[in-house]
Amino acid sequence: MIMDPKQLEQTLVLIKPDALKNSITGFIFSQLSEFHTGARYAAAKIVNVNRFLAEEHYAEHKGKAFYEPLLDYITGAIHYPEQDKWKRRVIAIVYQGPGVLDTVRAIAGPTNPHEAREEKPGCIRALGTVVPIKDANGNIIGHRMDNLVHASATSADAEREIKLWFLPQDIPPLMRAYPTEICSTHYYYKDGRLCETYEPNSLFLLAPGDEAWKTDLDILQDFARNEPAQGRLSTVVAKYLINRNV
Ligand code: FUP
Repeated sequence: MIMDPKQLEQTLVLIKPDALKNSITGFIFSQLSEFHTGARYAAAKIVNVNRFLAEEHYAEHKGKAFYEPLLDYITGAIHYPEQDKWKRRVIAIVYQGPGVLDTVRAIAGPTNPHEAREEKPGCIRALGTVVPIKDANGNIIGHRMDNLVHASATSADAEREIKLWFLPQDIPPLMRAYPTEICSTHYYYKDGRLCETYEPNSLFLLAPGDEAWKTDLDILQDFARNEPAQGRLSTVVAKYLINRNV
């Protein structure tokens, strides 16, 4: 039987470090159960979020007062101090089903946990907290919202985010929503640039025969040929650096 394309609607859910620290992962998973939502888990991974990935995920917020605190939060530095560095994790999930983007945003609730408590008691983010951000003189210049979960806002965001956090092979083939292609060359990454042959201290990305998101291969090819690319090299590279000793 051919799957109805509506079944392939996907969203990226992140269970953030504060949810892990406060041990509310079970609550979040039951809120997301197929029985309640009609949607299902397509992929999941435990990610130690490095700064590279954090910057890519929150690129749209660069320059805002809460940007640096937000990076500290998502990398786990706020909830797990230096001596507990090894506990810094996020659970990244691809969740899939008809209407899943709106369903999960509704279960997550408003971005600001104070508003979530007022407007939607019982939603996940109602259990979060808001922390003032101060400048060097102690003046409040913004707020960091520790809101426990991330859920993609639109289908374009979901595509960008799922491709950022997941390799195709992290997702069962029949549950992949975006085209893939087989790589035909070697790619390495060193000091912010792409190489096609190994150089000392370069990071291996892909080899001939590896399956990759088609859009990523397009970007890599453009960079390799010095042609204008459809996206940033760092966005493609970020997923290959996940959970690696870099
Ligand atoms: P959402 O789509 O609900 O995740 O919200 P946004 O994209 O607007 O914000 C991304 C993240 O930045 C949120 F998880 C919360 C955080 N944030 C702050 O910490 N402070 C702010 O003033 C606004 C957003």
